[in-house]
Amino acid sequence: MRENYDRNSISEFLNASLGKSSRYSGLAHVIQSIAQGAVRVNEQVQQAALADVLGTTGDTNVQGEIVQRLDAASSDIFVDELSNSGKVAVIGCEEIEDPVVAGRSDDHAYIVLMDPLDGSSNIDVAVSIGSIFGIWKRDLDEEVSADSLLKPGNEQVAAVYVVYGSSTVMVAATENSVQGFTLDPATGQFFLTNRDIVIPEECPYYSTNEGNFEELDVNTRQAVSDLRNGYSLRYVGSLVADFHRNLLKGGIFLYPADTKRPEGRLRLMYEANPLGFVAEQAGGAASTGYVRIMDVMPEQLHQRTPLILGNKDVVNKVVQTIGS
Ligand code: P6P
Repeated sequence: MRENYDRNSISEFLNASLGKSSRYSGLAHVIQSIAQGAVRVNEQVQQAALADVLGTTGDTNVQGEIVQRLDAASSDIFVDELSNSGKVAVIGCEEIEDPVVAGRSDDHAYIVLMDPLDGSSNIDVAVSIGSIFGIWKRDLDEEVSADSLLKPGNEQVAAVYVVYGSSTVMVAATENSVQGFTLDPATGQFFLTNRDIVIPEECPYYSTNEGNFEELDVNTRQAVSDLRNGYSLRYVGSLVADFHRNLLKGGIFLYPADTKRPEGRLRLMYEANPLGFVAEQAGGAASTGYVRIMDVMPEQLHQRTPLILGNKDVVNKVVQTIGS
């Protein structure tokens, strides 16, 4: 088979692009550890019922949501890999109420916030799910603490997401660079398949839960109605899968505030900020509907936010309508 992709494995690519950077020393290790965790999570996702990982643990997480067994398993796997990288000082996780301190030396120079398994409601029905990571540099003069995590998205140095779908792909964004990798199941390695991703100018798709329409305020209803005329609705119910399609094919995702969710549904620190970083590095945009997502000053680890994400022109148009 003609190899129509770069035989550059993710570790070779990361070492070539980040390995020599003093400013981002260790960042390649952090992203590589996420890739290693993704391979392990992917094995469980692909085995699903065969590996007895479906269903719930019977617990509820800090969000008050029923914990799927795969939520807990993926959280454990990524905490393990990130801690073992020796480069991460503290981890914030959707599934864990308090931050996990993984190291305090100067080598532990990064902070990672993650949603280890996004789209839990889709796990048991074999629909795409994913993992999302935001990466910040730690202030080495600052004592490692829970407050270390509360940095605005505009201070991120990288963001990564994984989609466990018809193939398993990992997208890693650093300053002015968005690269896509595909997992080769035969070798358990990610290879570079989407070099230098830029969100298309055309925007054929919009993604939103139309079932919430009656809960929207009048301006937001108008914004959604405008999208109905001219865009095709595609909504998986897994943020990371909806975003990945819109990033590669063009589109906009919106989960606005509504009467039932005045703060929004999605989480600022480990969903909106990382995907907002990826979107912006690819030429897109991310807004709360009023302000740039990455300018929001966080007040607590698990806070929620409205999210308008994707094609920059269409995001701006939606924001203008919401705020009109
Ligand atoms: P709704 C999945 O639970 C999630 O957090 C996102 O991945 C997804 O976009 C959203 O919630 C779906 O929410 O209310 O449409 O089911």
